Amino acid sequence: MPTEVAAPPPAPALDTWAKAAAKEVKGKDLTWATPEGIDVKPLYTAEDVEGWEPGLPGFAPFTRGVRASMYAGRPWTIRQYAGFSTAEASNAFYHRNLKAGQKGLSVAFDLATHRGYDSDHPRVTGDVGKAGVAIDSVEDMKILFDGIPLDQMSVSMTMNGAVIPILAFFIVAGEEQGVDRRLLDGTIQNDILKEFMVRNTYIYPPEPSMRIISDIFGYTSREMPKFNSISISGYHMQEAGATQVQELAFTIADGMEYVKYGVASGLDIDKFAGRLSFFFAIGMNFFMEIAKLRAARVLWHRVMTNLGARDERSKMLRTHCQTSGVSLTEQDPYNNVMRTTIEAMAAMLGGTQSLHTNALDEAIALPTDFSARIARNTQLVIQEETGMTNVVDPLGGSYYVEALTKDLVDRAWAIIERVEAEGGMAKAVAAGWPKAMIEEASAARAARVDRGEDVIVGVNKYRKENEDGLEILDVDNHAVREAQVRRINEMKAKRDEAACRAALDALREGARGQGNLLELAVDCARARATLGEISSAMEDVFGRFGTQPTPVKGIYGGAYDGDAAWTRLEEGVAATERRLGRKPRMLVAKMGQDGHDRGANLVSSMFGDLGFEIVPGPLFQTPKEASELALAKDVDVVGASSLAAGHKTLIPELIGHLRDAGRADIKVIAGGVIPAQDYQALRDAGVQAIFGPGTNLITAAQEVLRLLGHNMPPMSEAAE
Ligand code: MLC
Ligand code: 5AD
Repeated sequence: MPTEVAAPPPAPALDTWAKAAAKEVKGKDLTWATPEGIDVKPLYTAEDVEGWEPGLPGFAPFTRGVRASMYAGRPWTIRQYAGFSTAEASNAFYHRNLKAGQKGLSVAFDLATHRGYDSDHPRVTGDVGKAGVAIDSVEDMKILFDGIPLDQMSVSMTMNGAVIPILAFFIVAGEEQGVDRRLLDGTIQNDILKEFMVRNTYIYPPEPSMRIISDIFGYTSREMPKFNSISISGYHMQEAGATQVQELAFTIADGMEYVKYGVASGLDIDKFAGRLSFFFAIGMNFFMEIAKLRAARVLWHRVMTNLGARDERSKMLRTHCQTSGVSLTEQDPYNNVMRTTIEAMAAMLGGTQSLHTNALDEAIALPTDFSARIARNTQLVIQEETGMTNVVDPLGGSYYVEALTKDLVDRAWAIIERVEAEGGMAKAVAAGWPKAMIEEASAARAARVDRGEDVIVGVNKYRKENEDGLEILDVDNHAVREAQVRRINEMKAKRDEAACRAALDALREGARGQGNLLELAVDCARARATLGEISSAMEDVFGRFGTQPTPVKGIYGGAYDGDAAWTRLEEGVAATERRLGRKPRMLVAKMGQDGHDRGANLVSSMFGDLGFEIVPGPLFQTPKEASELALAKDVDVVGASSLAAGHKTLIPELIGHLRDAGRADIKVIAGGVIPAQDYQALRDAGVQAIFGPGTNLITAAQEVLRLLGHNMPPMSEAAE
């Protein structure tokens, strides 16, 4: 006798559910207003996705993924971004990582290299080998890939400013390994628009920088069919504080602009568009990040169709993702392992092609072998233990995810239309409004965190009394610099000087005229010209670009409207002003080649809102230049912001210059990515206060006022 199965009871009407939920929570509003202005409801149903059709994976518009089989056919590439110290040290690190399960390489260069300076240049003493590997010539590049066959291993290189010499060194290193450049597999970041917006490792002004990109499209589409000619990056926008909608919109709009430049330079859209790739950050808003990747594919398909692409591969958005650096904390650092795991899952559920998972010591240093292992294993465990890769787009059809996808498409599209109405992304970047929009979002987020409205476990809630110490990587930049200088000199002594000069002259001429800069630089690389020489040959024609920071006003302070702690700080500033007979002045200094200006901009904005007179220092100053600016503006405090590990060299030098000028009275404070183990050395050098990652700006302001002679009660009494 078969058992009867009763039909399920019919679902009640939606407002019946709404009444039941409201009763449970006693009428409390359950809507979550996200930073992008999306009102996320507590429940999604079929009504929310009416008229929305995500399609099937591998088919236009690729909402559900660019491949029909996705990870069931081949998992994403585990591609860990890394580089530090010398080419030898980084090469050894790559070999260890590949043996332990990493699948693709991704090179991090030091900031001297990024900005087109050889390691022996006087402007880069604090930067050599610090935030990445130092590469001065093709000789270094050959060592970097020693024992790594470049026709078998795909290699990503994060390079934007000095993209011409670096790509030339890569091509020649391949050549000298015996690899035909038609077989070179990999990606070059080559995304200059976001550099002008948020990352700041540009060298030349915008016009010639855009030409460089078209030249690379031209060369690679002809000579390197397997190579991805650009990685159009939203990652750094999110790191700088952008909301997901801003990241999505500006990244797609950047991509559109590059395609237009490529076409304007005479290329057939379908000849190069299939090798454009993307790069997004994946932060802690789990479902929003999944929806963002799906929305990005829909948007790119739409944009490329509008631009006249015919080949479906030209309309397919392939992307790398990296878990979010800013979401990680110095405090209670083991929480970072969980954060990264959650973000990695969002990246894979969103359908990424390649992924970097951050190490747990991210907030203070570059990864050690220990922390890199945990980061890599996070991906290996997901791929090999969970079964999650066996089903394509498992969240497809989720009412919430589909509704978010649609919403993100619409919101990003509205921003893209504004960009287009104003003449495209290059113009928008020059006008500065995308950067300002991102910085406003960043200031608003900082205020929410400092006020405890956005929770960060272990930082503004559940804080540990005593932090666990972490063993971290420290690079001796003096030793690296000496080794690099030695190799540069040896190479220069051996090379055919006349041939090298001739190649550099031809490049300079090509920059003046129409020559393909990459092709000409390949000749320079073969002739053993250095990165600095190749860069300055082009600089002779293009010039070097610099910008002045313009901190946003009123956003951080506005969030504290009517707040007692804020009012007391304002009173403190006013009292200091009365005592000095003028507003207290602070130079916010950025020294060395470190262009990470999020922290500096926040500090400028916040202290400006409190009533300080801010001197926003230009990027890339030497300690001497920063001290001269401090003296010329007669500031009371210099706040040195360091996010790229140059602090131990640069800040003591700055203090030395101030002392030599008889102005030891100017207070120097340090902020940014400064590991606790360096605090004593900085204090010994005369630094009066240090503000590491996760510092509450209200606490910092109180400390600065105290340094200026205004006594305030400790923050614990004032703010909590
Ligand atoms: C993939 N393939 C499949 C398949 N999936 N074939 C059959 N079935 C499937 N299911 C094929 C692909 O078509 C391709 O071949 C090959 O396998 C490789 O797959 P891929 O998906 O293209 O992956 P990958 O080679 O890893 O390329 C991913 C990428 C690329 C396109 C996103 O651009 C990339 O690797 N980007 C990395 C960028 C990066 O690491 N950036 C670091 C930035 S750090 P074929 O023949 O079609 O090519 C940074 C920080 C800072 O910026 O600021 O310093
Ligand atoms: N090695 C490893 N990871 C790095 N990152 C930056 N430089 C390196 C490096 N040399 C990562 C960090 C940072 C992001 C921009 O890239 O996660 O947040």
